Amino acid sequence: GEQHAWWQRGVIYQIYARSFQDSDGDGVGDLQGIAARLDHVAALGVDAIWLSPIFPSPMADFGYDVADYCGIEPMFGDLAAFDRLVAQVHQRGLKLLLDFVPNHSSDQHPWFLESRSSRDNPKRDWYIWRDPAPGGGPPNNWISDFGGSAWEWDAKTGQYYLHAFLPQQPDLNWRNPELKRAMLDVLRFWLDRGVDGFRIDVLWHIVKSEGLPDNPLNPDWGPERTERDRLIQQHSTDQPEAHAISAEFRALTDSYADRVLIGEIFLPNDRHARWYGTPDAPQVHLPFNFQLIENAWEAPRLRVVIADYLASLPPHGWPNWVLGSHDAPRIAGRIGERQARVAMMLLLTLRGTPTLYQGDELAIGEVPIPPERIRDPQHHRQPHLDIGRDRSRTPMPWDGSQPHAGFSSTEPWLPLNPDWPTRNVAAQEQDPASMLALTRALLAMRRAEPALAVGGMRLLDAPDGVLAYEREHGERRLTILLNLTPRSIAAPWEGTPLFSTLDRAADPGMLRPDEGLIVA
Ligand code: TEU
Repeated sequence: GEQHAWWQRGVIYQIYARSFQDSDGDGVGDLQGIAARLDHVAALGVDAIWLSPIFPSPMADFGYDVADYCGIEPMFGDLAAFDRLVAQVHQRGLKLLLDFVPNHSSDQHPWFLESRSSRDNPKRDWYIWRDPAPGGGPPNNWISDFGGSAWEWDAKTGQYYLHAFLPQQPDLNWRNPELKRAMLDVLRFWLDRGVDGFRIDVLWHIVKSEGLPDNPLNPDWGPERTERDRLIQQHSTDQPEAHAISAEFRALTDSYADRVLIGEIFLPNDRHARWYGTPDAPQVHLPFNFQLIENAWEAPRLRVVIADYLASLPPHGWPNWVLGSHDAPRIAGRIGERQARVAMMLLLTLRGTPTLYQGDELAIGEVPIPPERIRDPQHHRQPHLDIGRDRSRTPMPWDGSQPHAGFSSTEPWLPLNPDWPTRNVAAQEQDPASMLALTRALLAMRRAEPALAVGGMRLLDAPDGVLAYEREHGERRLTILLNLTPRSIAAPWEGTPLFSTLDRAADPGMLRPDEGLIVA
């Protein structure tokens, strides 16, 4: 018979630890809180949890600035709590993936403290230090992803260090063999503790061109774009040596059974597909595909995006889809609550592994953050762009109880969604028409229908405004019809309606406004 790995059949659920469940009353989520809410994860019907960083961190970038790769941030718990969580997750037949952050550490990591202590410190070369340019100023023109120069001056040792993100996130030097060895040991440390794999942060960033040449100017840049986009990141990302290292990550991971590697990769299709590696030298199992987030919510656009992406995959490359994350605006805020139901049907019926972001199963929308409560450093560095990420990082509303929706006994680190008294897990559990009920039902259907989990996929021609495709497995053929508009659209299909995103009886000949339909 046909064999598929768990990460091909399965669905991944992202937990942003700070905002899932607080158990100790400090307003920030923690590991014991996650353990207490595993019923919710199991009842959803997902297969794996990807946990955003939980390592010791000064939290300049909320955990993406790691000060100890082999520890647990005290705010979140300790190694004993982590081991308990792994055991509880496994007891429920779920997998647990950690976030591995190899491009940069915290500036408070002991490695960096050593590195910056003197030019001849043995760890100097674990980071990327350079003299000023001949005329003074930064060594090259590189721009931080969060705005401003990617170089920070260190007066004590008279050199600059590179930081692709915040100055508190110095880039590690993956050309240094000792650094590489230390980081591979980090992967072993967690794999030995039973972790089922990793999501690797900004994997395409980890090696820079030898000699660090200037990046070319981007001819398409305009002031509405981020400062980073002024330059094409030709020399600062996507280097052949990073592919080689990613193959090493994979070889190490494959020495353990049944593990998975996911790479965070933002690149055009042809270069994105190379991160699968080759059958002889595989790299990541799933290079995250963010195109549902990045493209306009319009049927013709999505049709092209989906077709091009699937066509770009190498024969051994398994597709995947992401609809939300702690970095992206909430889907229900972007396209509205009714279309968010259609989007959930799309995510869970496309060919490939879906990643679902916490809170999207409740259709949490745009959450306004009062200016004085904004925490995201990306916003603080480029406030005029309105790209703050706090809006998708607000706490999970568990129930209608005062004062903080069951998330915490104290004021949470970010505000709750204002509609939490009605939009919460407990309320939606009681409501068969809720987004939560829809999400659970779609996940159950995906589990029951091999055509959805692993079947073939064919895009169909469809009337304007409709995205249509077929999923097929053996004799079973399902047609998915998604009306991406608020209008009724006559649709030339027959068959038995199995599932609608609306609650009333469906008719495959006429799609109602904002309706998604599965027809057998
Ligand atoms: O994000 C990488 C990344 O590409 C971001 O710069 C993204 O473009 C931006 O957040 C979109 O608004 C990863 C993590 O997911 C993010 O949370 C971290 O801040 C970043 O890496 C640095 O570690």
